[in-house]
Amino acid sequence: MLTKLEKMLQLLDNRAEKQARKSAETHGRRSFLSKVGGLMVASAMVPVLPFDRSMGRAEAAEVADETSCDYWRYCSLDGTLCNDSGGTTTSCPPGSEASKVSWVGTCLNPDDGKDYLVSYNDCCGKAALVGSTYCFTSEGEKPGYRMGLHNDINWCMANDNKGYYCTVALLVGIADEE
Ligand code: ABN
Repeated sequence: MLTKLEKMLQLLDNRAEKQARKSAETHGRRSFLSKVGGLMVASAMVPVLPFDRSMGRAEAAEVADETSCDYWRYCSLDGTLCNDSGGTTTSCPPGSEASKVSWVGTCLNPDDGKDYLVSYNDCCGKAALVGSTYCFTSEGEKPGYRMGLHNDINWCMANDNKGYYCTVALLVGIADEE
Protein backbone atom coordinates (compact mmCIF):
# COMPACT_ATOMS: atom_id res chain seq x y z
CA MET A 1 0.00 0.00 0.00
CA LEU A 2 1.49 3.38 -1.07
CA THR A 3 1.37 6.35 1.18
CA LYS A 4 0.10 9.70 -0.07
CA LEU A 5 3.65 11.03 -0.16
CA GLU A 6 4.87 8.02 -2.13
CA LYS A 7 2.03 8.48 -4.66
CA MET A 8 2.94 12.13 -5.13
CA LEU A 9 6.60 11.25 -5.60
CA GLN A 10 5.67 8.62 -8.19
CA LEU A 11 3.52 11.14 -10.05
CA LEU A 12 6.39 13.61 -10.09
CA ASP A 13 8.71 10.85 -11.23
CA ASN A 14 6.44 9.93 -14.16
CA ARG A 15 6.12 13.55 -15.22
CA ALA A 16 9.88 14.09 -15.08
CA GLU A 17 10.46 10.95 -17.14
CA LYS A 18 7.93 12.07 -19.78
CA GLN A 19 9.54 15.52 -20.00
CA ALA A 20 13.01 13.99 -20.30
CA ARG A 21 11.89 11.72 -23.17
CA LYS A 22 10.23 14.60 -25.01
CA SER A 23 13.30 16.77 -24.64
CA ALA A 24 15.57 13.96 -25.85
CA GLU A 25 13.39 13.58 -28.95
CA THR A 26 13.74 17.21 -29.95
CA HIS A 27 17.26 18.05 -28.73
CA GLY A 28 18.85 14.66 -28.34
CA ARG A 29 21.90 13.21 -30.12
CA ARG A 30 19.80 11.12 -32.49
CA SER A 31 17.69 14.09 -33.52
CA PHE A 32 20.87 16.15 -34.01
CA LEU A 33 22.44 13.43 -36.13
CA SER A 34 19.34 13.04 -38.25
CA LYS A 35 19.28 16.81 -38.89
CA VAL A 36 22.99 16.84 -39.84
CA GLY A 37 22.40 13.81 -42.08
CA GLY A 38 19.51 15.59 -43.79
CA LEU A 39 21.67 18.66 -44.38
CA MET A 40 24.50 16.57 -45.82
CA VAL A 41 22.15 14.82 -48.24
CA ALA A 42 20.64 18.15 -49.28
CA SER A 43 24.04 19.80 -49.87
CA ALA A 44 25.27 16.77 -51.83
CA MET A 45 22.24 17.16 -54.09
CA VAL A 46 22.88 20.86 -54.87
CA PRO A 47 25.63 20.40 -57.52
CA VAL A 48 23.58 17.91 -59.46
CA LEU A 49 20.48 20.03 -59.57
CA PRO A 50 20.08 21.63 -63.00
CA PHE A 51 20.28 25.42 -63.15
CA ASP A 52 20.13 28.04 -65.85
CA ARG A 53 23.68 28.95 -66.88
CA SER A 54 22.54 31.26 -69.67
CA MET A 55 21.70 33.97 -67.08
CA GLY A 56 18.54 34.88 -68.94
CA ARG A 57 20.09 35.03 -72.40
CA ALA A 58 17.71 33.71 -75.02
CA GLU A 59 20.08 30.97 -76.18
CA ALA A 60 22.94 29.43 -74.26
CA ALA A 61 26.14 29.68 -76.34
CA GLU A 62 27.61 26.37 -77.36
CA VAL A 63 30.89 25.45 -75.73
CA ALA A 64 33.56 26.42 -78.26
CA ASP A 65 36.10 23.81 -79.27
CA GLU A 66 39.34 25.75 -79.54
CA THR A 67 41.18 22.69 -80.83
CA SER A 68 39.04 22.59 -83.98
CA CYS A 69 39.71 24.63 -87.13
CA ASP A 70 35.97 25.55 -87.05
CA TYR A 71 36.45 27.73 -83.98
CA TRP A 72 35.39 31.24 -85.05
CA ARG A 73 38.71 32.89 -84.12
CA TYR A 74 40.52 30.72 -86.65
CA CYS A 75 38.56 32.09 -89.62
CA SER A 76 41.65 33.49 -91.30
CA LEU A 77 44.35 31.13 -90.13
CA ASP A 78 47.00 29.36 -92.14
CA GLY A 79 49.03 27.36 -89.67
CA THR A 80 49.20 24.67 -87.03
CA LEU A 81 47.30 25.08 -83.75
CA CYS A 82 49.42 25.44 -80.61
CA ASN A 83 46.77 23.98 -78.23
CA ASP A 84 47.91 20.40 -78.48
CA SER A 85 51.63 21.11 -78.15
CA GLY A 86 51.82 22.83 -74.77
CA GLY A 87 50.44 26.21 -75.81
CA THR A 88 46.91 27.62 -75.92
CA THR A 89 44.82 29.61 -78.40
CA THR A 90 46.65 32.74 -77.24
CA SER A 91 50.01 31.60 -75.87
CA CYS A 92 53.01 29.99 -77.51
CA PRO A 93 54.28 26.66 -76.17
CA PRO A 94 57.26 26.87 -73.78
CA GLY A 95 60.53 27.24 -75.66
CA SER A 96 58.98 29.23 -78.52
CA GLU A 97 58.27 32.94 -78.87
CA ALA A 98 55.57 34.95 -80.66
CA SER A 99 56.47 36.43 -84.05
CA LYS A 100 57.11 40.17 -84.18
CA VAL A 101 54.97 40.56 -87.28
CA SER A 102 51.68 38.83 -87.97
CA TRP A 103 48.70 38.37 -90.25
CA VAL A 104 45.53 40.11 -89.07
CA GLY A 105 42.12 38.82 -90.08
CA THR A 106 38.53 39.80 -89.30
CA CYS A 107 36.31 37.11 -87.80
CA LEU A 108 32.66 37.13 -86.82
CA ASN A 109 32.03 36.08 -83.22
CA PRO A 110 28.76 34.10 -83.34
CA ASP A 111 28.15 34.73 -79.61
CA ASP A 112 27.71 38.49 -79.94
CA GLY A 113 27.43 39.01 -83.73
CA LYS A 114 30.45 41.36 -83.75
CA ASP A 115 33.46 41.32 -86.07
CA TYR A 116 36.80 41.05 -84.27
CA LEU A 117 40.32 41.73 -85.48
CA VAL A 118 42.40 38.64 -84.87
CA SER A 119 46.18 38.67 -84.99
CA TYR A 120 47.70 35.36 -86.08
CA ASN A 121 51.18 35.30 -84.64
CA ASP A 122 53.45 32.43 -85.46
CA CYS A 123 55.36 30.85 -82.58
CA CYS A 124 59.02 30.68 -83.45
CA GLY A 125 62.20 29.00 -82.38
CA LYS A 126 61.38 25.32 -81.99
CA ALA A 127 61.89 22.48 -84.41
CA ALA A 128 58.95 21.95 -86.79
CA LEU A 129 55.80 20.62 -85.15
CA VAL A 130 54.38 17.41 -86.58
CA GLY A 131 51.09 15.65 -85.93
CA SER A 132 49.21 18.71 -84.63
CA THR A 133 46.07 20.18 -86.18
CA TYR A 134 46.81 22.19 -89.29
CA CYS A 135 44.16 24.75 -90.29
CA PHE A 136 43.82 26.53 -93.56
CA THR A 137 40.94 28.99 -93.53
CA SER A 138 42.68 32.26 -94.51
CA GLU A 139 39.44 34.20 -95.02
CA GLY A 140 40.19 37.48 -96.85
CA GLU A 141 43.54 36.30 -98.15
CA LYS A 142 44.63 37.36 -101.64
CA PRO A 143 47.03 35.54 -103.98
CA GLY A 144 50.78 35.68 -103.40
CA TYR A 145 51.38 38.49 -105.90
CA ARG A 146 49.26 40.84 -103.71
CA MET A 147 52.05 41.56 -101.22
CA GLY A 148 50.75 42.12 -97.70
CA LEU A 149 47.45 40.39 -98.42
CA HIS A 150 48.86 36.90 -98.65
CA ASN A 151 49.03 34.65 -95.59
CA ASP A 152 51.12 31.71 -96.74
CA ILE A 153 54.07 33.33 -95.01
CA ASN A 154 56.40 32.39 -92.21
CA TRP A 155 55.75 35.31 -89.86
CA CYS A 156 58.85 34.39 -87.84
CA MET A 157 60.83 36.20 -90.54
CA ALA A 158 61.45 39.23 -88.28
CA ASN A 159 62.53 37.18 -85.25
CA ASP A 160 66.06 36.03 -84.50
CA ASN A 161 64.75 32.49 -84.37
CA LYS A 162 63.00 32.00 -87.70
CA GLY A 163 61.93 28.38 -87.21
CA TYR A 164 58.14 28.12 -87.48
CA TYR A 165 56.40 26.03 -84.81
CA CYS A 166 52.67 26.87 -84.59
CA THR A 167 50.23 29.79 -84.71
CA VAL A 168 48.19 31.55 -82.02
CA ALA A 169 45.08 33.71 -82.48
CA LEU A 170 44.96 36.92 -80.41
CA LEU A 171 42.00 39.28 -80.28
CA VAL A 172 43.32 42.77 -80.96
CA GLY A 173 40.15 44.80 -81.44
CA ILE A 174 36.64 45.10 -82.74
CA ALA A 175 36.31 45.91 -86.45
CA ASP A 176 34.73 49.30 -87.28
CA GLU A 177 31.04 49.20 -88.09
CA GLU A 178 30.22 50.90 -91.38
N1 ABN B 1 52.11 31.39 -90.95
C1 ABN B 1 52.28 30.02 -90.98
C2 ABN B 1 53.24 29.58 -92.02
C3 ABN B 1 54.53 29.28 -91.66
C4 ABN B 1 55.43 28.87 -92.62
C5 ABN B 1 55.03 28.80 -93.93
C6 ABN B 1 53.74 29.10 -94.27
C7 ABN B 1 52.83 29.49 -93.32
